[in-house]
Amino acid sequence: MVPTEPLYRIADVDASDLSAYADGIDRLQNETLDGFIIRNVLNREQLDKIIEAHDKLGPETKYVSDTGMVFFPVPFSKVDQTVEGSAQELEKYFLNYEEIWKNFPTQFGVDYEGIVQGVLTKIAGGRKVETPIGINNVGKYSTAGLKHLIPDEGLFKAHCGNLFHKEFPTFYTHMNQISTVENQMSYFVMIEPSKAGGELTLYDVLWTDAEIRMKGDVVLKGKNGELYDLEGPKKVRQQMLAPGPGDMIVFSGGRIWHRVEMVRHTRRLTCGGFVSLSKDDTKLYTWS
Ligand SMILES: O=C(O)CCC(=O)C(=O)O
Ligand SMILES: [Fe+2]
Repeated sequence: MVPTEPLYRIADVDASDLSAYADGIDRLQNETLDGFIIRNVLNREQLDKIIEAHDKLGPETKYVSDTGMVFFPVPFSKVDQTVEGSAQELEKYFLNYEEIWKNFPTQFGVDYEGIVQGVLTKIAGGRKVETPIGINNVGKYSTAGLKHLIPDEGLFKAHCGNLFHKEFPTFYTHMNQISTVENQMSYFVMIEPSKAGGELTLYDVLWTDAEIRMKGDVVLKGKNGELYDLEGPKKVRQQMLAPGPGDMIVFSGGRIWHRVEMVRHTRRLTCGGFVSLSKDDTKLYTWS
């Protein structure tokens, strides 16, 4: 059998061994690399602490989507659709996000923000890694979100980060002022993989190929009307990534169409969000 070339360039490297990738974020941005799978960012004890605290969270602190996904905290995508431009409402969310991440190390027993930003600093080309201040300089963005996919229900339908810019205008208008959101990157740490399913699938379709997701969410439409059928017999090429517990994915989620496969048998729990450069290029932001 002729081995097939992997579709994308994904660096598979241990968290303690990132010295060869100091310019990793620049390489994602200039498209000489497509992603990282960084092994052992969190250890077993840290994962267990996060899981235990997660499972104690009250339902009022979460948001359940219609695709079998439970978010903590309530994500900005949801807030964007409900605040209706009220500055006061919006400020409440940013203050709450700030509070949640201030308390996270005690409540969850793990300084997730510090650890993840520490790892990202090693590939950030000398830039500082920070969580951005909220709209009207109030509070902060949520540095990440916990995403629990329910077995036999939960998935992320095909998307890419650039697709969200028009969908969530309140947040992206602000993020676009302080940051380069075009071709933003994604990151997450695998907290608890499911027994089956839940892989991250990267498609051989870029935002520059197709900007439209058709009804049903499995066909993308290109600029000249050409269709990319993600599930048809002549499927587009794809590459699946299946990180283990404690592994972190950082990838070009803004420009590469991707999805998370339906989770089977047991739940899947991840914690992550987006990564982008500040407008003046001196900082790297983590936000969700
Ligand atoms: O699995 C996750 O938590 C997020 C997957 C995803 O769509 C992303 O990281 O952009
Ligand atoms: Fe994504």
